[in-house]
Amino acid sequence: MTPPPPPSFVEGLGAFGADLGDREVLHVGRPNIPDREVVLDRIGAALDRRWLSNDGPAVAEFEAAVAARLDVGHCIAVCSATQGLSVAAMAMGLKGEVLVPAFTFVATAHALSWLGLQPVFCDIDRDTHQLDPVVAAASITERTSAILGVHTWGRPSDVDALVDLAHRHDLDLFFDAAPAFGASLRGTSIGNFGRAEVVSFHATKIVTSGEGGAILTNDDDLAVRARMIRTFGFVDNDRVESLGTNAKMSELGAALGLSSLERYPEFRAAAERNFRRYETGLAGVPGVHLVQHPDDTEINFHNVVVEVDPHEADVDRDLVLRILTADRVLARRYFWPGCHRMEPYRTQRPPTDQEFPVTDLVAQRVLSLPTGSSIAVGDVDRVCALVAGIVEHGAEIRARDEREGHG
Ligand code: T4K
Repeated sequence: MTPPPPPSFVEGLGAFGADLGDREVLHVGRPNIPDREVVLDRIGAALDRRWLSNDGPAVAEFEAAVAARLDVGHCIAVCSATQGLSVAAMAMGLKGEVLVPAFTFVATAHALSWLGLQPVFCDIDRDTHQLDPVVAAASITERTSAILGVHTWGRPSDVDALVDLAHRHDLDLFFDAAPAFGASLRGTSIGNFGRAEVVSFHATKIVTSGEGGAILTNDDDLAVRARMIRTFGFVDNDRVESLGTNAKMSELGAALGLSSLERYPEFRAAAERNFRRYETGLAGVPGVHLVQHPDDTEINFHNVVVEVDPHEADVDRDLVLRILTADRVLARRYFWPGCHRMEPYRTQRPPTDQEFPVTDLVAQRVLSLPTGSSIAVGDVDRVCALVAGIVEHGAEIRARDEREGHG
C-alpha cells in the first residue's frame, strides 16, 4: 500500500483543523530567566534581613548597578515604567498639554492623563515609526509644556530633532524608554537624553524585575523630587513636602532585577542571534519587512517587528496573525489601533481619517514576533517558514479563510 501523500502547506495549518500535536506555544514576551540559585539566594538574603521594601539594600544596589551600566547620574527604581512616567512628569512640574506619538503603548498616554495632563497625539515617521518632529512642531500650542518622546521598539527616537524643537520653544523634554534598556545613540546610552528617561523592567522586557522600571536622569534636583514623589512625598520619617504616591520597587523585585541585569550580555546576545536569524529567514519573503534601526544607534534586539505590506504579500497582517496564532505562534499587533483610537482618547477627541495617516497605516501592518532567550534558532526557523508559507500560499489561504467564514 502506498502511504497517503503528506498534507499540503495549507492543510497542515492549525487554522484549518490540522492536528498540531504537542507543538510548542511561542510567546512574544516570555521572560528571560536568570540563574535560579542566584535569584533565590538574593531573595533568601532579603527574607533573612526582614527588609522587604522602603529604601532597602537590594533596591539601592539595583539602582547603583543600573546607573553604572547606563553611565547616568541617577537611577530611581519604581514599580513600573507607567508609574515612573507619572512620577517624572510630576517631578518636572508639567502643566497643560504634552506632545506624544499616537503610535505607542497606551501607558505612555495614560501616565500623563492620570495626572490631569492632556496628551496631544502626533503622527509618526514612516520609516522609523518614531514621533515625527515636524508634526510635533505643528502641534505646539500656548498650553504645551513638554514633549514626551518614545524609543519605540527599543530604537532611539529622533533625539537630536526633539532636543532642538524643545529648546526652540522652551519646552521640557523627556523620554519613554520602556523597551530601550541598553540602547544607545552615537555611543551615549539611553538614560542621558532629555531631562529624564524611564525604562521598564516588566517581565516581557530584556532585563526584568517582574514588574518594575526606573527613572534615569542627570538632573540632581529632579532626582530628589522624583524620590520624594515615589514615596508619598516624604522627605524623612514624618515630613511630607509634596503630593506623592507609592511607586516603590520591592526588595524581591530588585533581587530578580539584579540577577537579571548580571545576565544582560547573554540575553542581548540571544536576542541578536534571533534577530539575525529572522533577518536571513525573512529576507526573500515578498512584502514582509523587518524593522531595522538607524546606523548610529545600538539596540538590545529584544523587539523583532515586521511590517506586512498587503499589496506585496497578497495577505494582510491580520490574516498572517490569525494563521500564526492558530499555529501556536502568539505574535502580537502592538500598538494597534493607535492611542488616538483607544478610550478615553477617541471619545475626548474623535480622530478623523486624515489626521494620523502614518500611524493608521503602520498600525495595520506591524507584527511583533517571538524572541528572547527562551526562543531557539529552530523556533525562529519555524516562524519564518510559517510566514513564508502563508505569503506563498496567500491566495489559497484567503479563499479558504473566506469559505470558512473567518475573512
Ligand atoms: N511605554 C511603552 C512604550 C511600553 O511598551 C510599555 C510597556 C510601557 C510604557 C509601560 O511599561 P510598564 O508599566 O509595563 O513597566 C506587555 C507588557 O505588559 C508591557 O510592559 C509592554 N510595554 C507591552 C508592549 O507589552 P501585554 O498586554 O502584551 O502583556 P501580555 O500579558 O499579553 O504578555 C505578552 C506575551 O508574553 C504573552 O504571549 C504572554 C507572555 N508572557 C507574559 C508575561 C507577563 C509570559 O510568557 N510570561 C509572563 O510573565 O503587555
